[in-house]
Amino acid sequence: MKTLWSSTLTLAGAASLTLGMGLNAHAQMPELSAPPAIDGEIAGDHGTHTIRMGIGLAETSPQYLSSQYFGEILSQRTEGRITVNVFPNSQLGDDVQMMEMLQTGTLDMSYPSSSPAVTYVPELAAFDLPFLLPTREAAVAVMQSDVAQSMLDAFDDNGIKALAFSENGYRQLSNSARPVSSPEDVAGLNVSGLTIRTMENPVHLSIWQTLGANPTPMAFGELFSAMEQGVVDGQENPWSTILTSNFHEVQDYGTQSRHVYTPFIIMMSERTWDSLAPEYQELVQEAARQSAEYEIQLATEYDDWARDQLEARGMQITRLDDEQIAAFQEAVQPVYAEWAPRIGEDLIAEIQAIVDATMND
Ligand code: KDG
Repeated sequence: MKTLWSSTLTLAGAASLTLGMGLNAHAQMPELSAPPAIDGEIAGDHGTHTIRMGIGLAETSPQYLSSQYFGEILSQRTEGRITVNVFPNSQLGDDVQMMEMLQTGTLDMSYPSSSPAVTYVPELAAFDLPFLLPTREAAVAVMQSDVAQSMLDAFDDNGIKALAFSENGYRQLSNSARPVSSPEDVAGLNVSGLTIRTMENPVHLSIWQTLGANPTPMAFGELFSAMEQGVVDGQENPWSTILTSNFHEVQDYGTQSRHVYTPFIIMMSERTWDSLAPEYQELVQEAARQSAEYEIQLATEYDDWARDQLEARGMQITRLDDEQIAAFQEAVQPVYAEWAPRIGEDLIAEIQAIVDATMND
């Protein structure tokens, strides 16, 4: 197998090298599909570029692994003229800060959740509505739809080139206070409501307020120590993030709530985009789509595996049954009443139609 991560051989990269051989080299990672083959060199010399990309998640995350693949596509297809250096673990800033850096041109690329990007493209808040996307298939269909493409296009006015949607994933609740199997457990009967860190997004705030928690928006990079120090009781993120960010070290309880499906968005500073020759712009766009597809595949492979790993490492996980999920759905109805008119009933109906089509297939 060709060395795919030769440019930046990291811990995760080293683990990835063994994947083609069917080995599970690192306890933080399941057996993952090898990245798709890369072919087709771009003829001619269109300049040399070093692209700095900042992400929030760790080196073992699908986000990091697929970003490395993105870099590898660009490097191989330009015969080394484009290099992508990926900086994980919020080293360069959080999602909000990094999007601002894209606007000013002080950072080339970032890969935030769609949720904090609602300040640029308010329609993205549709993705934050609870239980809107019941299956991954439906979520992917929506992310690949024209509706979603127009959300990406709407970044153009903000100095950001939004290249592709991929999967952050189904968010699950974790906390250090108590097992949660109902909205009442979130609110607490004779105890106070859980203090939950949320992303910087008003719909998420509304969800947790409605459930009787005390939500606190906070940057992802500050979350581990906030939980460790007891500043917040809990948080919500996909199982893969909970595992790869070691949240289980400070969170005893998990709830398979799947309350929101969050997309990621691969973004480039418009200044960087404008500095690329048209041949390279086309390549960057194509590589972003390919790496997004690979990311969704890795995230899918990670999801249940990560939950089982967390359980094996001592996290007590409550898997909600249909009735229990229905109780949460019922409890968050006021969020729809408040937000659907603001986000746009038509937009939500369009998304719902895409979801329904996948369910009827
Ligand atoms: O790189 C992405 C992360 O910064 C962030 O978006 C992860 O879902 C996330 C969160 O909860 O902040």
